[in-house]
Amino acid sequence: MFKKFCIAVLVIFGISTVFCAASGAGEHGGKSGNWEKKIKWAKVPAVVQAAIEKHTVGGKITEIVKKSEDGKIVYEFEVQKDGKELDLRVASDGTYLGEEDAEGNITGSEAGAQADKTWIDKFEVTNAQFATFLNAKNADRFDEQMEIEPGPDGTYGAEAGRERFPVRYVDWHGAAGFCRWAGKRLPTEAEWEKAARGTDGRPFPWGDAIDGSRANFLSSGDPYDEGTTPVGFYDGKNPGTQDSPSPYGVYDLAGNVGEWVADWYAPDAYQTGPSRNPTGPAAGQARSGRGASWQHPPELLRSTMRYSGRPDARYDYVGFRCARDGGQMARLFQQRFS
Ligand SMILES: [Ca+2]
Ligand SMILES: [Ca+2]
Repeated sequence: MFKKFCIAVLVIFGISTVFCAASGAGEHGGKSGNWEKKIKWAKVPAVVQAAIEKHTVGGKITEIVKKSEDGKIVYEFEVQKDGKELDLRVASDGTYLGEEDAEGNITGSEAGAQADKTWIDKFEVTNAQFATFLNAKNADRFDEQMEIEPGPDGTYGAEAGRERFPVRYVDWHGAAGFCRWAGKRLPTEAEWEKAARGTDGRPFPWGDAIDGSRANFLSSGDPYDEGTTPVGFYDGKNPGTQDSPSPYGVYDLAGNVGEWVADWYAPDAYQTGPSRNPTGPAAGQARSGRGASWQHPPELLRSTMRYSGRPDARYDYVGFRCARDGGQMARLFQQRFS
């Protein structure tokens, strides 16, 4: 039932079909003593109803299954929205457990809410900032499609008018190198997810629903369609926008550019890794990405969605932001470069 989702993942970060199909090692619900049965909405506890109403975002629930997994009760909701099918999971105490893909892997989880305090950039890294890095490192710009050009003296600068737009066409190595140079590092997936979700499991960084006043997605109606918006555009001051930070004051986690994070990607990372401060598998073929982009429909911008891409791949819809240890999530983060 999640073939479509799987394909969406492929499209977003260009990962191979083989990789996706080979990921199905999950033994979800297969242990003895577990059970499941279809139930009606009226039989769902109020706390679970409240959680699922937040996450269906206007979708239509077509099936509810109550099941036991390792002695815990989990409610699974099949939801139709905009011609797509979602499979959302909520624990009996109302904890949102993420989504399940075709192979039984959970695509997001509460693990993100258990990352310890971290500083994370308030904005995606911009073209101007990345040009400063390239000059400092005497580095190549990686890709001529970047909105960064060499000037008469040979040093790089952002294309005129594109200074505050997020850098893209940067591969994972370039993103990690920038953060290192800036005295920071890429955020882990769990840190990114916590920065987006806060501790209340909200589906989008600013709350429960998405529209074109909140984030840059496909055909979202921003003045820059179809392309990126300047970082921090959705601040309530620009016409047609509402101020849309995450609970920690972070902007554009959902949409604009998708964002590389530190972890190697594994479909089952949230099931097999530690529940506190997970850093992903020790090795892999692809790196994780989060947040979707200006090229993707709004439902793919939910904070639990996970993507992956080859570390040497560059995309016109993927950039990054940095993080560093200690302190609080983002709220007063000072960019090292303005
Ligand atoms: Ca848009
Ligand atoms: Ca983003």
